Amino acid sequence: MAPEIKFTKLFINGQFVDSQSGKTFPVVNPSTGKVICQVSEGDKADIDLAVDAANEAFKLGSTWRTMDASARGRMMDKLVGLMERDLHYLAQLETYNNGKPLKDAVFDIYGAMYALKYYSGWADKIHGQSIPADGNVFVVTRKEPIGVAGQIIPWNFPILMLAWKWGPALAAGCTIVMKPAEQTPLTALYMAQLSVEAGFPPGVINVVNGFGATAGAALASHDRVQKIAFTGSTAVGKLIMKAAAESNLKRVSLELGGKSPIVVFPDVDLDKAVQTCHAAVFANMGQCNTSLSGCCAGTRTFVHESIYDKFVEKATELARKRKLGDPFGEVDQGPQVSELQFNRVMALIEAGKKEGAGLKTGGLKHGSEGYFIEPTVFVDVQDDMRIAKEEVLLLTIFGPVQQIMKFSTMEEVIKRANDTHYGLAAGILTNDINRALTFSQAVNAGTVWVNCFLHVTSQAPFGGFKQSGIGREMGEEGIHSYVEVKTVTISMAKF
Ligand code: TXE
Repeated sequence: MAPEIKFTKLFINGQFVDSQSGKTFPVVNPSTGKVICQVSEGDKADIDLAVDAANEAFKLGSTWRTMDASARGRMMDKLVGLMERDLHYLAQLETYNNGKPLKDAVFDIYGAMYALKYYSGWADKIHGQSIPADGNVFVVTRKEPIGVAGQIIPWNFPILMLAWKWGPALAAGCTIVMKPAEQTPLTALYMAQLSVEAGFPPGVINVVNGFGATAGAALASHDRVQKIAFTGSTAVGKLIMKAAAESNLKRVSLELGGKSPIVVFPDVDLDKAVQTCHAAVFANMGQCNTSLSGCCAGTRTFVHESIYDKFVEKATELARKRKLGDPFGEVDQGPQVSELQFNRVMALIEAGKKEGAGLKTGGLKHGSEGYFIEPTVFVDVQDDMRIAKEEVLLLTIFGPVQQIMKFSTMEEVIKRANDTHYGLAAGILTNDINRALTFSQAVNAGTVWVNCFLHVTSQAPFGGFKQSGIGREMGEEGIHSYVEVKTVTISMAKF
């Protein structure tokens, strides 16, 4: 069942190499708590080497810089083809390392392929304008690759986050130094090998495993990195921005935590609404950028008072039915990604119990090994409880915990939905178009879903208001943070 682990070193300048220090660290299977393998541990010295390689690959006249943009796109397509060839292996690797059910891992790999495919089409369509500027001049703008892009990603969607970052960077013609999350480096290392097979020149893509405070911080503060893209916690997002400002003022894009509301009005099909809210919270073990339980996860489920009791009953029933277990089996839910995340979620569940939220189901560890948490439903949650608005360390629950709150009016629910430092996503379930439009306009969120949730595609921008982030990934917007705009003004003869 366990896939063979083929790559464990750092990938720098087209080669797998040991770290300069020779250090390694363990990668753990969250289903058992046992070590899968040791991987090389990169730190500042290795980041320096990777950044050198990425700058060399980006140099004027290099193979990468002189390649036709369309050829870059075809190379990306080739990478997608190789992912399709190895889909089964990649999915197994993702499940083994991250703990997500195999069918979800397959879904993620497809998502990653679609993102890379989408951006491969952009490679030769990133162009400027010709501008009727004042004076006797001919003015054009060029959109040029920004240079070396540092990319730091989390563990909740390892390969998908990689594709969201590689896609626009490669399409724009940047070179990359990526630091995967220390918990989940394995699919990134395999993707590095596929990039060799696809023909990317050495140095265009580099992957340095390591920890945030060492390798991650070195990348964020590096003087020869021109842009840093980060997905992770709001607290670390702030550190990244500070490091960027204090080093070379590199460009920053951040996709951070959330505390997304989903609002249910009584004019909808109740069973469907319960199902949508359930998926919104529990998808990916509650570890979604968009879900109600963390970033975009729908952590705060607001249900209209007239259907509240019925909704709670059905939501509890659905959570109880959720099948937990070995993610390689036919299950809905695997373990949390790590012992640390497990402990964080359990601590917040305990806080919910203590503060008097009603525990309808779950709330306990599941099984004797690994980091499984029972699907948990809290009711009568008040807005000021820690589980509803955890802002200590700017962490959100990020686990399989649904919190169902009651509301009476649109005005009230908008106020409560917006009463958070975050603004990644929000949802409304209603058949009344006026309600949907009012909510969509009033809520402070980068994405608003009407009668659906967690519907994220390659074509549409994704990112947050307020402390949920800066900039947008995906869609055309996603390209903007990987290019600089150059204005070229040419004096013309009077004619
Ligand atoms: O995140 P970290 P953690 C949220 C979620 C979760 C919480 C903590 O609420 O409970 O964050 O998760 C790297 N300089 N999200 O502790 O620490 C780190 O190595 C540079 C939301 O895992 O932010 C990893 O690669 N880099 C979320 C990445 O940052 C640093 C996804 C994320 O880790 C660093 C994950 C530093 N000083 C967590 N410190 C989302 N938006 O999807 C750490 N890192």
